[in-house]
Amino acid sequence: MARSVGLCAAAVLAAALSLAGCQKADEARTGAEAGGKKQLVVGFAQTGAESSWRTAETNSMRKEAEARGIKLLIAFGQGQQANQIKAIRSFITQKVDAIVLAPIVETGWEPVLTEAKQAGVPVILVDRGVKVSDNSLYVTLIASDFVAEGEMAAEWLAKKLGGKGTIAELEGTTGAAPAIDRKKGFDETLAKKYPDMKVVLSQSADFETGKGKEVMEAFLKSDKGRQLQAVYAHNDDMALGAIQAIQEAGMKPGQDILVVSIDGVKPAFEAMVKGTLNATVECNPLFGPITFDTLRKVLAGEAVPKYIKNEDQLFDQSTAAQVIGSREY
Ligand code: GYE
Repeated sequence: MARSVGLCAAAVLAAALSLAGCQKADEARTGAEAGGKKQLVVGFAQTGAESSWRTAETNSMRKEAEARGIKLLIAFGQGQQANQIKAIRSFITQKVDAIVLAPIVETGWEPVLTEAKQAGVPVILVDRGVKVSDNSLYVTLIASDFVAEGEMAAEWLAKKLGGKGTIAELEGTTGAAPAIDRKKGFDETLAKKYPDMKVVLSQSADFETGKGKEVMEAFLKSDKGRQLQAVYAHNDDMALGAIQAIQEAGMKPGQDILVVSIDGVKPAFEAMVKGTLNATVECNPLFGPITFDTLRKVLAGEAVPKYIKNEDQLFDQSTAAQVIGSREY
């Protein structure tokens, strides 16, 4: 017991795990032992809290775990892969029943996932994928098809611009699966089908509103930025930052410069109703139910598919007002 508390406290300092979370894990075990029934303990290594999408995902996981009586330990990586790796090691030490990982970036996971595998702790990846040489290092990936999301955004914009125009791209976190694949889907669609549509400026703004605004301000001051027809942002938060920058530069976002993004969060629907955002591709962050359903199967020894795909659809101003009331996040 003393040893586990010590390890727990060390992990807190190292991995920004909340002490409350660790104490709860120990209490859960003690309570479960006393009652003779083992409560499931799951460690969730979350990327951080960079966007409203991310907050919706965290809340969904929390809510669903609570409804099912599962003890969920959440470690926020604060945007750093090193923090997530430390959190996973701490979860292994605490002997959690399973780990859910939302990996900040795609690469660099082999060592820690091997440690989890050797300890017999199953790892479920949610929302972002990893690149590993051995796919048995994780049980399954539950995520959207980010390439397809980028393609949908490109197709919508091509239709709106009549296949011609200059575009600025706000990229997500460098090395993150959604940043890599949303870029790929968008850029390749233009290259293959719409050669007169060009991405003339492209930079990461880390999926954050403030950075989206800053990068867009810099774009608008550049020569190429003065002739933009559209902005494509890899998430809504960055698009909302870009919208502010366009307004502050004395232009009308949604009209003078079209704005298209991905996620489909409530503030994006509000912006579409106002007319400042033109379209968003939904990427559902409500991972709680599907994650814990899948985990139940995994722990019962049932086979699950290696990739469980979330279905996405595009929304634009034509339906925003109609559907905004039914949006869950
Ligand atoms: O689009 C973005 C976020 O990994 C799919 O991460 C997720 C992305 C989401 O911060 O808003």
